[in-house]
Amino acid sequence: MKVFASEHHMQHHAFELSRGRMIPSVESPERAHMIATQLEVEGFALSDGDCPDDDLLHRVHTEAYIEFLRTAWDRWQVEVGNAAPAMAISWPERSQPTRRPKHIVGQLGFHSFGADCSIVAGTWEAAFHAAGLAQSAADHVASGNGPAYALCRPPGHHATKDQFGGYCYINNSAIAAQRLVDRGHKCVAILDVDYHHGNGTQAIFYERADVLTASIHANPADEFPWFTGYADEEGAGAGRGCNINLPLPLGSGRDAFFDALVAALKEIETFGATALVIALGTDAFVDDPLGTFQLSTDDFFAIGERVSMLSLPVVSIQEGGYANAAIGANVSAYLRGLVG
Ligand code: Q9C
Ligand code: ZN
Repeated sequence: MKVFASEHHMQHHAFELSRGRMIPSVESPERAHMIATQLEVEGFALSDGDCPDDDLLHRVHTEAYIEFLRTAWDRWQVEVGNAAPAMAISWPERSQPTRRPKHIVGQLGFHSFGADCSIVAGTWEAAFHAAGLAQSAADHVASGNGPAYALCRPPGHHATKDQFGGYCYINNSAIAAQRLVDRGHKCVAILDVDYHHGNGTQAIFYERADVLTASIHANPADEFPWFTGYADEEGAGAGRGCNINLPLPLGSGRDAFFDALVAALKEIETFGATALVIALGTDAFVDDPLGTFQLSTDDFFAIGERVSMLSLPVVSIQEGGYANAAIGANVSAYLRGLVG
């Protein structure tokens, strides 16, 4: 198992609006630190990644959005003159066509879908290098060198082609899948086991037949990201039938989760995927502060084992997981289950 990680993530420590109050984000630098420390203790070697290619970033996201992310903090300083986190307060209404504004405050609303995350001084540096880890992990796997894991922070699966939200800015799992396609895989699957629906990944590939997206998550009627993640969202156009959602009730335990996992893996086999990206959130863990599912550390080992049964080249990308005391053990259990 090749592990890609970098220190650049430490520059990103954002704030979030939580229950009406601004708090330091639950998505903290400590998360990645705890994972890296645990993996090193267990003997995994950590490698830095390359910088992501511009054309790869632009195949997943719009050029305007990438340029916005790159410059938003500096523009916020100049145009708003504020050292506080850059965050939207207005979003486009949905009942009529809307346009992209010029002002940074308006663009923050145009390019986000929530106030659960913000842009701070190091956000671009962290997100850019996280995408680079995903690209490097995909390159490693595409070259036939065995499985790879990218310790991406910030996470990515909520980010759409031109909007950030849910702690996500650049969609690292989509970057990995697109890289596998660009390196010759005609059929790639993304299986998202994060507690939350991978809405951004779904949106990016919704009309594409070359990337199957599958997500196991809490029912969006009761949980973030609230507006998508239902079982009848099957993809559209050429991508019809290439999106699978397996929403589960709040409080679901291992039996429900593994029934969904087995069903998703079967669909991935039927699809004929030649490579697999696992969007590895560990927030389905029983003690996760943002989740309600009941998975144990051993269950993450079993997820890895189950995934390995497909005998596909696998790129694993870190997504959520907020039980900092257990996050290292949960990730390493999954990786050990995967390699057998
Ligand atoms: N104050 C991922 O797991 N809502 N994102 C949090 C708590 C947003 C989760 C509310 C949850 C986003 C990658
Ligand atoms: Zn999550």
